[in-house]
Amino acid sequence: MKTNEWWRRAVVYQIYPQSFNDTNNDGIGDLRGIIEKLDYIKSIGVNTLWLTPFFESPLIDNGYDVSDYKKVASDFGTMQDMEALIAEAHQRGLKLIFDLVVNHSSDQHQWFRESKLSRDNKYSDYYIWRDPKPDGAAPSNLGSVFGGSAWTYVKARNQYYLHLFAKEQPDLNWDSKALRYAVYDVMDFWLAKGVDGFRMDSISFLSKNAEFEDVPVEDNKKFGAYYYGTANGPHIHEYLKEMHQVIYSKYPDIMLVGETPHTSMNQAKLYVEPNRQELNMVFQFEHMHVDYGAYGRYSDVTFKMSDLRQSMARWQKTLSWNALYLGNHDQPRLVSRFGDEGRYRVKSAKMLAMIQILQKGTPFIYQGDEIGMTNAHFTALSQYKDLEAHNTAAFLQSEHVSHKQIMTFLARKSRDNARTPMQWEDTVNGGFSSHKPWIEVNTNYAKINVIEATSDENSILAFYRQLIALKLQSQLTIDGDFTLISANDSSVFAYQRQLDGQKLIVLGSFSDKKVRYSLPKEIANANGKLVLSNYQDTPNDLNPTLFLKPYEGVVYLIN
Ligand code: ISL
Ligand code: CA
Repeated sequence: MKTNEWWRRAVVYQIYPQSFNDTNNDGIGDLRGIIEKLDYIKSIGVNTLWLTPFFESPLIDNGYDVSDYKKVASDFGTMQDMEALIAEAHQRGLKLIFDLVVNHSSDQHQWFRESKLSRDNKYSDYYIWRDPKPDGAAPSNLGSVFGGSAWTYVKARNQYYLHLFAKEQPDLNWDSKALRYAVYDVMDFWLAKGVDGFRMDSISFLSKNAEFEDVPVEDNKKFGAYYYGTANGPHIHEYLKEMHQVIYSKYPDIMLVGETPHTSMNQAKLYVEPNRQELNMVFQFEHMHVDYGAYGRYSDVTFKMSDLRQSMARWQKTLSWNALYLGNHDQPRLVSRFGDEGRYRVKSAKMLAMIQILQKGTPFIYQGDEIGMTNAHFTALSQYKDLEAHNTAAFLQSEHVSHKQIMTFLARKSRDNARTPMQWEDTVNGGFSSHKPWIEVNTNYAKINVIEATSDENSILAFYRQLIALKLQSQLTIDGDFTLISANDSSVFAYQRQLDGQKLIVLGSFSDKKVRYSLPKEIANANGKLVLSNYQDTPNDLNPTLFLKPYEGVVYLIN
């Protein structure tokens, strides 16, 4: 059955519930808190929400360790709250997608509690168990994403189980048909409640090579790199097609976006090309690797704009549809990473949003980016809550990296940078909660908050509203072809969108100085009119040579 493909017109706002809005003042954001802010969210102009996990969980990895897929964690509220949230969102014309974390569950899930008891119970093969090596060692040298071995021993079975993430997140065994259908049942449970789709966590890891031989060690780590033999494994597309068939036969109109770490562009095509009937789009990671260093992600490397541009343009050219993102709950704040969080915070946040949102694909806006929230600037290890931050610090220390250097790496790249509470107003804890929040509020909340942004007609928020309206206004910005205008300029990211006779010209300067930029002839002589700029005095007519001010972003329409 052909769907109406509403996801091509979706602009998604990502909510990280524990850091969004706390209504019962226990320091943890909750579902009621989201309901309270739906009118605000709607006012940004987005039309879809993505909620990261709120399911029952021991919260070892902030909810990405689910112990019951059909229950709401009591920290976040009740099933009634969730039903109210779905109804209230729909009433405002907002669609809703949930995180589906089914590469692994929590070790507290009933499936795992049974699975670890013996080799011959109903859940025995719901997880990935392997015998020790003859000397009792782990089956292979595979490491986990968060550090350490990817294998943990369980005496009752005299076997190791696989966990690509924390040891409290055992990997589910997708080679078991019973497990796969148990997952489809979870999807059905939420879709029947009216949910409009899923963001499928770590989906590129679902199918593994069964042999688990030793793999290469990379990034100066001690264990084998977690993506060898685990990413894009032998049956991944077979399983996703099966899932698609089962689910779409009942719910033909949903949106599925997969998170695909360690997936090349050609592999990504296999997930999203429409005739393959798997997913609508994927979150790929190539452009998130532009500032990796000797230890991988945790580094103090500054990205080169040309790398970011080259990567994004490649994917624009090759995939028919992309999920567009520059930040989320796993990444530092985009203005701190790709812009200038100091003097040009407002200008650069607007320019980055423009470059991101006007590309071809579905834009994802992470909570707080619409007001230009910045990195956390934590200075003590104890301020970090993410297990990855602590494991990384311990690992780097064992490598004799200095404490100062470790703190610099974390300050630049920790996931907690994006997880500080949403800054609503200039009151205690930024209006997030009157109780001490589970993670510290950024000290800049007096200056950067929603009330402040709402009262300023030149705010980043006001700009997002204009930008999203522009994105949704015409066929050109949805379906127009993407072409890079120049691939050589060192500070200007310039592209065009084209449909029928129309062209949209998008230019963003990544420089804090004034730059001169000359357009190629075929555009230079066209009659372009300004439709959006982050400066007041940008010329209304498109000139063959532009003098762009620091972090200036401009959009011209050629009819
Ligand atoms: O952020 C990363 C590591 O630094 C990524 O590799 C991340 O682990 C990967 O993108 C998978 O992320 C998702 O699954 C994780 C969870 O911790 C992340 O929050 C989630 O987005 C395990 O469920
Ligand atoms: Ca709460």
